[in-house]
Amino acid sequence: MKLKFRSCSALATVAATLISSAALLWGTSAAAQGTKVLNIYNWSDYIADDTIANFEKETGIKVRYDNFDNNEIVHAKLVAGKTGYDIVVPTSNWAALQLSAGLFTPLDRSKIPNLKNLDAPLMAQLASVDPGNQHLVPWLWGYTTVGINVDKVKKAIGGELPANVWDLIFKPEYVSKLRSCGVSVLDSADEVVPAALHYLGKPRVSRNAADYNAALALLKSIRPHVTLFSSSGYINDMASGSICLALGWSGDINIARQRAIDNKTGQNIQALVPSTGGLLFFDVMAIPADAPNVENAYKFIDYILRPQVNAGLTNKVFYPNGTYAVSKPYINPAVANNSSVFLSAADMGKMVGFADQQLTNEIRRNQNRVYTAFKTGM
Ligand code: SPD
Repeated sequence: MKLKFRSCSALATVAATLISSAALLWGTSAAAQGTKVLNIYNWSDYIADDTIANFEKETGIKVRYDNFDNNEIVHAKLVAGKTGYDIVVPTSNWAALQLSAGLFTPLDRSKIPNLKNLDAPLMAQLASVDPGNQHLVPWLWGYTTVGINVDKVKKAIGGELPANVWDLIFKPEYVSKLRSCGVSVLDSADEVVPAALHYLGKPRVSRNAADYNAALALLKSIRPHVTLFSSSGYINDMASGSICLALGWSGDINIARQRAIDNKTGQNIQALVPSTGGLLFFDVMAIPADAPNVENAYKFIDYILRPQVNAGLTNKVFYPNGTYAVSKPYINPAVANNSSVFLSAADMGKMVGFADQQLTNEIRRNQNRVYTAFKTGM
């Protein structure tokens, strides 16, 4: 009996050795032949259900797709290096910081023929942070704003919405009445602090230390009424009715609206377009300087820029893409006619961009100081 056990175990050891040698050999030859792997790091809730599966089927490339929900975490990984990612999707103002630190590889444009599909005005804007559009390719864009459960909010405040809908979050008179139905804010210094600065009439990326003290005073005044810090879970919480007010992103709030409809939760969710403007953002694909599978990254970027694939993103997550002129025919009418997704010229004119307000490490320190004090209530 003992002998039999021994020989089984020896057999298992031999089998394990053979398997691991085979894996090693396969790994070496895969590396030599060009790998069939692609590692992507993108925001959560930011892709269509079939985007990755169709790419894998078409190319035979296996995609590892990881999610994050704030710029701070991508930045920390990129600065540390050796992320293992072939494509990352930071917001353009953070990408500018990363570009100046040499963290991205310049694109070989001959390998991405669909770059021709990108909207020229958008690319001209992006050129202000990426001269010559050499590194960054738009994923999707949107704006930071206020999302509400229309019926619950009107009931709680006892009437119509204020003319400036940012008041719902930043005026204690309103937000105090909404605490009981749930108030969520994005869980990131670079989302909350610029929104507070904008509400105070200051530049969203202020260079003035006194502005940050004013933002902190404002945030402290609303802290007792904030019930949740969330940059992804708030979508389901809005859809299910467990929060009624969110400082969030335009597309996410529309995803919540759609989920409420699909799941028949009875919640009427709306992304509001502030009369004083929401905070525009552009999220962009970039290839880290030490990416292991650059050729596969080019294939994926080119695939994403196909009109139908790009429209598929917009249809699923309610953010406009960078190829509007060519992908418009594939955008569902319900999405194309949603005025909180595709803004009117008048609403677009009110939106607040980055202008030339570059993010710096000094500004990040100020944002973090204010945000930590806000979140911890210290
Ligand atoms: N669920 C995906 C949301 C993407 C938001 N990116 C916005 C960053 C703004 N600074």
